Formats: sequence, structure tokens, C-alpha cells
Amino acid sequence: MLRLHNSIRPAFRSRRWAHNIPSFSHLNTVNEEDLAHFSSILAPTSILSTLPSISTPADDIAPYNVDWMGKYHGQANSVLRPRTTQQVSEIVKYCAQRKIGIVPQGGNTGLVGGGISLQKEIVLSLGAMNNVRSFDPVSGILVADAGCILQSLSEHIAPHNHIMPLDLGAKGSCQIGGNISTNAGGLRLLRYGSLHGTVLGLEVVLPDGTILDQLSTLRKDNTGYDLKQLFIGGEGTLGIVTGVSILTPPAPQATNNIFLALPHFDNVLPLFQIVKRQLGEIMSAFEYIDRTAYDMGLQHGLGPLLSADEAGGSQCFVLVETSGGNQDHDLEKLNNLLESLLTADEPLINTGVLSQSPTQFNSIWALREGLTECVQKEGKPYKYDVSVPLADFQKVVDAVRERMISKGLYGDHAISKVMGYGHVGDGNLHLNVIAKHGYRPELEAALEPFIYEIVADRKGSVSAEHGIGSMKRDALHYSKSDVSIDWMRKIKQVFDPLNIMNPGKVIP
Ligand code: FAD
Ligand code: 2HG
Ligand code: ZN
Repeated sequence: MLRLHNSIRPAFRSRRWAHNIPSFSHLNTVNEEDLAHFSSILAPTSILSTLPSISTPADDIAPYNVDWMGKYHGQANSVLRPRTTQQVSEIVKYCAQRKIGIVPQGGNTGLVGGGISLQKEIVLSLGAMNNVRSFDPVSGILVADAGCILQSLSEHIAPHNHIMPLDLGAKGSCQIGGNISTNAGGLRLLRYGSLHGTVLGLEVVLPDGTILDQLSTLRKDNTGYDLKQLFIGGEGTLGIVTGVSILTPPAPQATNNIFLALPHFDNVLPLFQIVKRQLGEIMSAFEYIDRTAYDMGLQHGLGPLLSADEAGGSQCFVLVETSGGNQDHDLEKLNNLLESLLTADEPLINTGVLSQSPTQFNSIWALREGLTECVQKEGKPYKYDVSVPLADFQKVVDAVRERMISKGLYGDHAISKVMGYGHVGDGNLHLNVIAKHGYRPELEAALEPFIYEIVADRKGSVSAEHGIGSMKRDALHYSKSDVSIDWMRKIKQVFDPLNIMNPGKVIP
């Protein structure tokens, strides 16, 4: 019989857990008169609406009303696609007068339901604002419209030997404005830090339509409160980011990666210490994949990076990337690392592979980056993006699986897989719980607040990098004190007293 480990069982039951339905009685729904006004601001092709005067086909508006996972379904009857900051400002000014709720939407790849309207708020999509405003190859400072797709920005600066300071599996669809609004972490955070450090300036349309121009390109600017920080991770609740100034690092001269198979999860921590010590400044990523996630990846055509024999007997896997200045020097370090790991008296790894070509380098990354899409093919995912002490990563995953077993909810009829992967280097676990045949209230009730309580017991965070959105609004107090939430409310009130900007998101 499988039992919860005592060490991981939540110590308390929260009496505050409830999904509250936000009241939107203060807001008006978009009507024909509003559409007529929007038509005076925007070109006809920039307005989509199910109302008779526009009659956009349902299929064309549907993608704006459902999130990437198919978990959150919106009810917006109209979508606006402005091309300029001035247009955004005029739209917002009008919405403030008319008390129409606005949901800013970027690439719609968010994983917490933040970019989907909850009732009938209008969707303001930034996708048509996609110009690079300037790039200085000497300083590496890029200024761009918020709707630029992350990958296209990478491609724009690549010929100048620079890279974006963030990289994520959604790079082909997510927008820099969405990245900033969610304070996305991703695969390069270990090396280049968070957007709170790399974003130098923002242009934001505030909830009354005022344009806040803080599009600074200064590295140093200590002139009072740094307002832009509020919009980084603000999830569209304080304003609409329309322009971005961001510091991009020079492309590393040499990048390599290795993929390691570990006999046991307990080896991850000592391995992390050794890898950090031996690779020093060239280590740029340390990513974790548990056995369930690895096997799922293989089933969906990722890899194999190791033969079945080599991978057999391994409980988990680690991807290490180096980014340095000298290929020979970096390879020597990596080879020495692998040799010392494999010849140790009590080896921490079963085996490992070092990529020998750009193709192999990419296929090692493809396994890690492709997991989110594989999960999606397996069923409907409940995603918990948590910060917990590294030593607890696997215990948390096991505890959740055991809970579902104990409730009779584990198996193809309900939860078919529970797995963990993520950014070990950042203490960020992606716990994915797959409902094979779709979302069901009793599955969610078994998972929440159970998981949030485990996280709170460990003084972790219920959102390491994906944000709060509507999914975790009522779980915010597991990671933030009442005093913090109170001050968040006060800040929201200062910026958005009418509560029109992404209402019902983030703030409980
Ligand atoms: P959307 O999903 O459109 O919006 C997200 C939130 O930001 C919403 O609340 C929305 O209202 C707001 N918003 C969007 N644009 C603006 C704007 N211009 N102004 C104000 N508010 C705005 N996240 C990570 O942190 N790390 C990862 O490694 C990672 N990998 C991912 C991999 C995949 C395959 C997928 C599908 C998602 C991944 N994510 C990851 C989730 C991540 O949050 C998003 O991919 C990304 O940052 C959101 O950008 P977006 O343009 O799609 O924003
Ligand atoms: C990642 O790190 C993303 O791959 C997505 O943050 C995480 O699929 C997930 O849960
Ligand atoms: Zn992640």
C-alpha cells in the first residue's frame, strides 16, 4: 500500500480555500455604439466582433477566447487589434469612460488563464504592434513594440551576434509584451537573470488612457521609484505594455550541452553542486526531467538520447548547458566533468552524452523544451509551477501521485500521469498532472488546495514563473502575506480605480 510520506503531508488544512467568482457588475458589455466608436479609431480589419454590424465568423474570434491548454474559455464578443500606442491610448480612454473591461492579450501562450476574458471584457490583442523600433549593436539595447514575437526578436538581433536574455518553448508564439507582463523565466534565467534586471524601460498605456513613457535605454537610472517594475509581472492588471527597451547579451562564442541519466533523485542535489563547482562561470542551464516525463517524451518522438539499456535503471535525467567564450576550453571542462562523474567511487550518474554537433545540441534541448507539448497531447494538464526546496522536488511529485491513488483517481479513467520537470538551477518545479479524458471538478478538488498547502508548508511559491492569472488568484495567500496582498490591492486601486484592466485576475 502506498502512503503519503509524513514529511510531505501538508501540516494544516486551510480554511480560506474557496474559488470566488468575481463580480463584474461595475462593467458594461461592448455594444454596437461602442463598435462605432472603435471604428473611428481603428481600421475595419482591426476589429473583430460577433455583433451584427461586424459579424466576424465564430471561428475567427474563437482563438482569442480559449487559452493554449484549452482550459480557460472566454466570452469576449469583440477583439481589437490596434497598430499604434496612440490607438491603444484612445481605446483605453474610451473604455474607461464607458466602464468596459479590457483583457490585454499577447501570443495567448500563458498557462494560468490570465489572457482570457472572464465575462464579456473586450480582448485587446497586441499582435499587430510588431515593429522593432531600434537596436544598438554596441550596447545590445533593443527597443521594440510589445507585440513582437520573441523568436522574431531573436532572429532580428542574431546577425549582430546578440541573443535575447530569455528563451522559452513558446518562443514562436509568445510576445515580448506578454513575456514582460508575466515576468517569464524560461531556460536562460540561470545565466541572464530575470526580466526585472534586463528590462531597461517600458512604454505603458495606463488604465485611464495616459501614455506612461519610460522607454529608457539607460543602464543606470536611480531617479526615485522604478515604476516599470510594477508592470513586469503585472499580468495586464495595471496597464497595457506597448513598448519595451531590453538589454540583450552578446551571443556566447561556444555553447554545448550534456544529458545525464541518474540512478536516483537524491543524486540531483550533489550533482548540481559538483557541476557548479567544476563548470563555474560557463554553466548556463541545469534542467531536470523525471522518469515519467522522459518516457512520455520518447513516446511522442523526442529522442531517444540514450539507448533503452543506457536509460534503464535511471530515475531521472539532467540537462546541463554551457555558454562560454572558447570551445576547446569549454569542451575540456565538460569532458573532465563527465569523466570524473563516471569514474567516481560512488557515481552520481549512470551514463551521460555530450552533444557533438549543432543537431545533437538541438535534439537534447528538444527533449526538454518539447515536454509541454507532449503533455498537451496526453490529455488535459493541471499545471503547478512551483518553487520548493530542491530536495523536495520528487517528494512533491510522489505525494501528489499517491494522493490521487489513495482517492481512486489514478489511472486511465482519471489522472493518467503525474510528472515533474523544470529548472533545478532556479528551484522551479513544473508539476504536471494529466487528466486523460479532460478536466473534472473532482480532480481539481483533490489537487487544490492540497498542492498549495504542500508548497506553503515549505515556504515555497505557488507561482515560480507562470504568474497568477485567474488560476491561482485565490491561492495567492499561500505565498503572500495579508499585508502584501493588501498593498497589492492599494496599488491596483491607485492605477485602476475603475477596475477595468484585466479584472478578476491576480488580486483575490
Ligand atoms: P499571453 O498569454 O497573451 O498573456 C499572458 C498575460 O500577460 C495575461 O495576463 C495578459 O493579459 C498579459 N499580457 C499579455 N500581453 C500584454 C501586454 N502587452 N501588456 C499587458 N499585459 C499583457 N513561461 C515561463 O515563464 N517559462 C517558460 O519556460 C515557459 N515555457 C512555455 C512553453 C510553452 C510551450 C507554453 C505554451 C508556455 C510557456 N510559458 C513559459 C508560459 C509563459 O507565461 C508564456 O509563454 C509567455 O510569457 C506569455 O506570453 P504571451 O505573449 O503568450 O502572453
Ligand atoms: C517549461 O519550463 C515551461 O518548459 C512550461 O515553463 C512548463 O509545461 C510546463 O508545465
Ligand atoms: Zn519553465
